Amino acid sequence: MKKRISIVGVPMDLGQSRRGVDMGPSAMRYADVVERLEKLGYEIHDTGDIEINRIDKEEIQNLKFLKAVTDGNDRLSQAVDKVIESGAFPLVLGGDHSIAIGTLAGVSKHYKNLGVIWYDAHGDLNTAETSPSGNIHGMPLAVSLGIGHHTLTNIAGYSPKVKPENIVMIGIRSLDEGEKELIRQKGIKVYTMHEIDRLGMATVIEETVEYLKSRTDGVHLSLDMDGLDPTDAPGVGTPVLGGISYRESHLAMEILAESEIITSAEFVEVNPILDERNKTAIAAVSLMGSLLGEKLL
Ligand code: B3U
Ligand code: MN
Ligand code: MN
Repeated sequence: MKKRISIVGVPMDLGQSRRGVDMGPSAMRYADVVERLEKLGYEIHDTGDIEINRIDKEEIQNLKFLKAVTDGNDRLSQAVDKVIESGAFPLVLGGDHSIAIGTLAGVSKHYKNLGVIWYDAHGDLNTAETSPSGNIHGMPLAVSLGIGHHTLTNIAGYSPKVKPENIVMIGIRSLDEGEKELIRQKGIKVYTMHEIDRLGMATVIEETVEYLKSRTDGVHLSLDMDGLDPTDAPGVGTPVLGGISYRESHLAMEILAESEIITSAEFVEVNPILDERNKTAIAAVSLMGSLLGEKLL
């Protein structure tokens, strides 16, 4: 039987303040995500987009659009849960990074010890108390650790979704003070750009695989396109200079493919309004190809 992948689109842009990232799933579809993965021999089921209610504009305690973000993530978590139950690999297309809350809520209940690779310029470990922006896309990793507003941490009715020792963060170069404190306090494994430059991406990913293989029974890849350098991924809401290159990112995906540890993935923060000729969506789809087994020769 052919291996199956189910695509779930999440047109969410309420976790941050730059409009347009809701068009990310369309941009990645236009970049031929389905065709590209079919070529690798997969059976692809595009389940369409999760409904996002963008009418509600309320802000509660430095949590912008809390209700709309919660409702969207609730629906996403159910959709992802169903995909895993069906035996397919969930591939989630964002949308801003607040959707990791729902993805992880749907994924983690299927594992005893889910591992998470957080590929990002940012830590996404803020809470309403530490966030400089009130944007929920800067909070999903904290929420998944069970830290944050209860409506977010309790999505799918359980918390936490992930243990700190099962997380590896890669590409980090912009952390708020509260996030640094949380990383130290929880002892989370982090490869900042400093370690990537010193060790090289091959070593960083090989070490990541070794670390997660021994302690987890599944690994979710949460890939924020702003982890890449803005020259390679200009279509993101909060670009940070000095990021991971397109080439290093492909190498990372290829090594993850060889390792066979990845059991679910999401690609987020593609904003077509800020992009150059769909470059960021095309890069994201190309990385998905490598992650799912595409080879150069
Ligand atoms: N740490 C900042 C900025 C930010 C987080 N995630 C993104 N930007 N993409 C915040 O608002 O929490
Ligand atoms: Mn992020
Ligand atoms: Mn980011």
